[in-house]
Amino acid sequence: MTDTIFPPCDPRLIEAIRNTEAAAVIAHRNPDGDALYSSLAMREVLSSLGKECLLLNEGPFLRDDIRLLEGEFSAEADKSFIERDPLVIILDCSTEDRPGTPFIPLKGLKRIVIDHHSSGVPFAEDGMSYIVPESPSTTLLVDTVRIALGVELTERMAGYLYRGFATDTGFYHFLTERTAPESLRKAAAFTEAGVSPYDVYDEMHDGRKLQDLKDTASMILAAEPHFGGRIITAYQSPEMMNARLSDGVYATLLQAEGVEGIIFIKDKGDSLEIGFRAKNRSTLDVGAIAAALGGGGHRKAAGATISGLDPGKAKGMLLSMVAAALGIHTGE
Ligand SMILES: [Mn+2]
Repeated sequence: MTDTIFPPCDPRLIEAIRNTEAAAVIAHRNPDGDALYSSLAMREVLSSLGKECLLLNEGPFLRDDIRLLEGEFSAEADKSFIERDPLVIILDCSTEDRPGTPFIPLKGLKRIVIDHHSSGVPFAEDGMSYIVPESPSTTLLVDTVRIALGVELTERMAGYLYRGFATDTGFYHFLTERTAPESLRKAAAFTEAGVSPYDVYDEMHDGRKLQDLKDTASMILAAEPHFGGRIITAYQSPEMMNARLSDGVYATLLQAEGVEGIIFIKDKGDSLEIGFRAKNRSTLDVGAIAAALGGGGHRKAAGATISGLDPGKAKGMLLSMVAAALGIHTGE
């Protein structure tokens, strides 16, 4: 470990940004706050260097906290833009398939990757990645790139950088002794540039639909404890499609006595989206379990998509994987 969680990024990556006239910025499909706000922050950085920037995202923009951002993003780059040979800047993606469909026609172009996931396969040329698993959000890495480029922090940029940081850390909850000091120093700079943490928190939490709160409650009511309550499973039916509901389910179930991890099965009808969360005090590394399923994420928060299994069978398989990771003998 180095003594900073934000090591300098490769000068070749900085040069690639400096030398391009246009850039296509793209984050992962099924985006969250960090994906979209790191994209928006990168656009601000590029604009202040006089570069043209196209924001791409596959969507969907379902979650309440990101719905209003949809208008800033395009689903695809048009031919004339691609012909200008833009630099492709990929954010918050641990594997090449994460950006989804907007990336397909851009695969032949020069690319850089900026990401903070712990698993994944590097998919940029040597020197063109800035991958820092210790960073609590991709926006904080965009901030490090901003500083390397000598771009001044504006209030608008700070607002985007702060929002990605706040959402990916559950408003500071997931910071550790190791990650907190430097991250909060960056956050302090964002507030000095004019961001109000109080207003951002309210903007992102108010205005929930009563039905969504009731659906969240019904999933909590149906949650099941396993292995003496060390693991809790929850299930979201295809009728409850608002992806934002998972935040409330995790936050509540992770408060249960003795719980170490949550397995959340979201039934999309034709496939199952699996979410994992683990307590910081548990040895459980859900990033490794998700990676074994072809997904990815972090040690304490990760996800994967599986198909060809009904929810009951999937639950059995996931529980045995978690039991093996925790050294629990299930008697099978
Ligand atoms: Mn992220």
